[in-house]
Amino acid sequence: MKRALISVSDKQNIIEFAKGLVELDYEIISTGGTLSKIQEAGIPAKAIDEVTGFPEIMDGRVKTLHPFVHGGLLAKRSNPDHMNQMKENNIEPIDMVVVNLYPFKQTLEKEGVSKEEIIENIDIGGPTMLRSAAKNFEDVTVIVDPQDYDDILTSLKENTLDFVKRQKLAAKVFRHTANYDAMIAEYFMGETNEEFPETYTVTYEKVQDLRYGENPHQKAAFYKRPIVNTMSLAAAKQLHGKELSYNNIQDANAALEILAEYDGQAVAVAVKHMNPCGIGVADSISDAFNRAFAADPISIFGGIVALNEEVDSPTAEKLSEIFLEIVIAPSFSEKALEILTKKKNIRLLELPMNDTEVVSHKLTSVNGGVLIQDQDNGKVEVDNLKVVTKRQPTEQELHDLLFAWKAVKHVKSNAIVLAKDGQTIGVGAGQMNRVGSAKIAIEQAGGKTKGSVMSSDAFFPMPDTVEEAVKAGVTAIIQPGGSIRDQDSIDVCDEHGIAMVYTGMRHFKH
Ligand code: 93A
Repeated sequence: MKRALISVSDKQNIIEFAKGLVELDYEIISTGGTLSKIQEAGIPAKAIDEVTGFPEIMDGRVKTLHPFVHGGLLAKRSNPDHMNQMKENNIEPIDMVVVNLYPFKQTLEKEGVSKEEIIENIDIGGPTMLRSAAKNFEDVTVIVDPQDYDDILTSLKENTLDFVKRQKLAAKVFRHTANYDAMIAEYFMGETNEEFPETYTVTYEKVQDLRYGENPHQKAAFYKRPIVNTMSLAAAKQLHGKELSYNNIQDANAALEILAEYDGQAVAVAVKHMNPCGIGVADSISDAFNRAFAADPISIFGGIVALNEEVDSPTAEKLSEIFLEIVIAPSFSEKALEILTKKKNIRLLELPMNDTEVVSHKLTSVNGGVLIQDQDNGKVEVDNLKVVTKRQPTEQELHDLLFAWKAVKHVKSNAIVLAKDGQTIGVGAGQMNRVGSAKIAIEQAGGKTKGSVMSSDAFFPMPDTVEEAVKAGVTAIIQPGGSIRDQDSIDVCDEHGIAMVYTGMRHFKH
């Protein structure tokens, strides 16, 4: 008679499976809660302490950690020494392990959970059995996923649970226990993950396969962290439209990161190819969107719009006048939904957005490795600014300067943003020289540059960008400062009565 050891926290479908095993002549051994459940269903099963001759102790901390269990799992059936040692020590073979682990992640997510409860939900005996069985997959079948029960029963009946299948099941186990441990390690390291350990282990869970990657010939999938915050796309609820694409997810993420920059007012952000083409802040969400739209009514076509307040019907009317890939907002009024869902090709996403700080690391893959850094959560307030010109910025200019500074942080370097009255009016992104980005921003702003402010993500290596600003009628500039030729730029400003402030902080985004 074959023996199966069943010890599961997630008890879904376990009765049917146990029943199937008994019908196939398996003897079932089981732990406390699992045993009761199986026996209550009228299925014969033996308690683990009958097998070990040792009681479950320490509130279950020690229940299956016993040589009668691990000897029975690890003995190599083709090794005569192992078989002899089994006999000498009265160990009986165990042919199958069905285990899923204490719900560590679900416990972490519980509201008001204590540290003690979290620690109690670190499974030790479960992974140990899984790993013993998986190591000995030649002789033992190991099942960690309830989704596999049906398949296993079918294969057992058809006698097709061969070496290859068992090895696959074992691989699944090692992936599972590795993820489980990585999650625990992250918890112990603290949510901020602020250290850079010798080996870097993070876990990701698949959200979905994507139709393709950045281009149709690239395969892709979307993975999420086990626990996501409310600014993560993985937490978004799609209300309407086709499945998100790879590029959609990148762009929408960029839009959310920009939104998180501005708080305390209504904000609308339009993104194209991960750069903002329009940002607007105002007292109402429809005005905010009007500003984001007017910032660049051409580039927004086919773009992604993120808003930080409920989409009402006036905003929905406006949004529906243009072709957009995605609209993301914390909510949509009933009327707004009615208006927007008339458009077949738009994707509507609802996302709570009440937790804007992103604390996890930023990972960028390079050939054969990965670069890891903190998120750029650097913020600059009025008090951090240093005026370096003769002229001080006015109240209004200060307001616009900080607005433009937040925007330029999210533009691909070299980045220049022109802004006025809570609205970007020109965005120059990703040029290999700074003055090139400035020229693009000025040209895109059309005739609106008079009286605007300029932000630059990094210092001016020469005064040429400031000279362009002068020509365009810019009245105030914000930049990190720190070039050996800073004075040249200051001189140009002073000559033309422009106010310039330093942030002392750079925002490269490559
Ligand atoms: O506390 S444990 O780490 N010590 C053990 O010896 C042990 N053996 C099985 N946790 C242990 N388990 C886990 O108990 C299993 O991985 C499973 O998640 C759970 C099933 O317990 P019950 O059958 O009492 O519901």
